[in-house]
Amino acid sequence: MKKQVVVYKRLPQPELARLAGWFDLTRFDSIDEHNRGAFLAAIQWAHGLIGASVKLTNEMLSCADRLEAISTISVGYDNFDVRFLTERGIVLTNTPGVLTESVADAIFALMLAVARRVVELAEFVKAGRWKGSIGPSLYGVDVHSKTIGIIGMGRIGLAVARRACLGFNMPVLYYNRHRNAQAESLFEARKCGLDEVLAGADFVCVILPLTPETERFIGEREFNLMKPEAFFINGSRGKIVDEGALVRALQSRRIRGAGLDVFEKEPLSAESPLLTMPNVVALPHLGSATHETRLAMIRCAVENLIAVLNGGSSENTVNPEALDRRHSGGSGAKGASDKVCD
Ligand code: 8YV
Repeated sequence: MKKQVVVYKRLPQPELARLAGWFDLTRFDSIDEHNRGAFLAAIQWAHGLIGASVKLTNEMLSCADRLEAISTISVGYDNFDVRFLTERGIVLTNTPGVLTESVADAIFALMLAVARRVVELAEFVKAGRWKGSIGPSLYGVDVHSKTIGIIGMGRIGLAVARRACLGFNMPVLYYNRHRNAQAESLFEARKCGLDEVLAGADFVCVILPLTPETERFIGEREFNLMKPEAFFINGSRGKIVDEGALVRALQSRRIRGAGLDVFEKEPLSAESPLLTMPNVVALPHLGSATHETRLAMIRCAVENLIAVLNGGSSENTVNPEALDRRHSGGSGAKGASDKVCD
């Protein structure tokens, strides 16, 4: 009897076929108000889930008594309550590593775009307003040799530091809970306190996971510490920033500009004040969105799920203790009377 797997993101045929060779699939290309009921019903019978960009709440999963594994096609796992999953013996896997370089490229794209006014001046040309050699009113500022401040020196932060040091001759400051010896030895990165990074950097790049500790980690106090000629770059999660404080800092010219790939609420509303300012470049969460990388992420997630549902383990397991819970039979309150499951 094949295990039941719910696929909640459109996958290429070869990867679907790989999954179908092992499991019975219930497929959803995406989840919306029209199929949400069917999705919730399918979850209740699933042994495994694979997909992305859907917040799977504890309530949604409370009736999934057979659920053994969730394979998210993402490196971030803020769409899940990991403690809840672990208590129920549900293994969560993600796709770190495969997207590191693409996201680091996107962060540099944001830095270059906002500093050199690429979007604004491309529109200027497209509008037929280029009538001669551009003057100082249209100049941007240099990126090379400026100081970058990286908040979060994980895999992606290290890739950004490499680009900064080796590619753009930029001094690297970083704030991180732990020292990153590689960043320091390879890219001359200097570990600092948060305030020192904010005050010393010409480009402040936030590359943190979204957790209860990092929610609204950057707000008015932090923006007030930044140099007025500095740029704020966010390529991680929008909720790490107090977006209202960011708007105010930009509108008051407290900081020079912002390059943003993520937002408190996504998709970003067309009415957002962030879209009214020429010193803001806003992108649609495209960090890992290249053909090559998204396919690599999907393939990684597929193999993660196959490994775990076949009784093995994956190196990309977020909560390995969930396996212990399941094997010890101590997983959470399955069949708990307080559930309301039809
Ligand atoms: C995408 C991401 O949002 O991996 C992440 O955590 O934020 C991006 O890669 C995700 O992959 C969903 O498609």
